Amino acid sequence: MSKLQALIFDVDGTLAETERDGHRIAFNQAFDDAGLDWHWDVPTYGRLLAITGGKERLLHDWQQRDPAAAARAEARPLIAELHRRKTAHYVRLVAEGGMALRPGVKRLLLEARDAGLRLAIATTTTPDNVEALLRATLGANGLAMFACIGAGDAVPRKKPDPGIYAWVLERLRLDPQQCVAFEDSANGLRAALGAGLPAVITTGSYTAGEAFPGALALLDGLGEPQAPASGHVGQQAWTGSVDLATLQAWVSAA
Ligand code: XBP
Ligand code: MG
Repeated sequence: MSKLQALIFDVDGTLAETERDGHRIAFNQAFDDAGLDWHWDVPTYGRLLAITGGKERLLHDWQQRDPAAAARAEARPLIAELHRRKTAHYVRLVAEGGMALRPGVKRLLLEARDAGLRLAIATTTTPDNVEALLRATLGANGLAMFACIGAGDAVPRKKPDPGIYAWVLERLRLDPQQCVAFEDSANGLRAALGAGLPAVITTGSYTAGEAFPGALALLDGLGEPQAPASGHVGQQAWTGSVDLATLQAWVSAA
């Protein structure tokens, strides 16, 4: 088994719990700005997360509620404008310190960087959102920690399509067996596996009930030494904090 060369992270739900109290709030603010009586409550937004990509999610919801209106020529520009406003709200919310990294994320990023591994991002979200989150949580040099950031419309099809992972692997010039992907959702896992990557799943508030066939490990987080995560690696129960030695052992045994 190859020595690990890179860790590739999903963003929303994996680096931080951004969906319920971040993206959802920003979408609702954009609806208010536009004078629309649309509102995505917590369960509604949870259902809509099955559709990856904010613009795609907006169109899908509109099509469900009012197919005739969503089919009009004006629908696409309105969605683009709503999404532009939503991104501005989200970036501001994050810059104001509204989102924290999940436990263990910063520890693992720093350990991997210091060990000479490369770090990358493969996400469906808009690049501005990634930059805002990395800057707000890791400081001014946060972005520079990552060798490659694959985000949003860099590829024509969003997760569960594997395209964004293939895009990142191509730029890293690595084989999937030299990397581990980190995801929180079934759509994300399908994307990673589709690109041939082993994937560690850290479930979150919206994804804990999903099925994750083929995951290298299925955990409730990355954990910290003083606050371990728990879950399963294959059929085996596991508890601990995920570090590089753990990851290398998992991929070697897989
Ligand atoms: C999650 C997504 C994104 C966000 C919203 O991406 O599907 O659409 O919900 O961001 P991931 P945008 O888990 O791959 O990070 O509105 O910018 O799409
Ligand atoms: Mg995610």
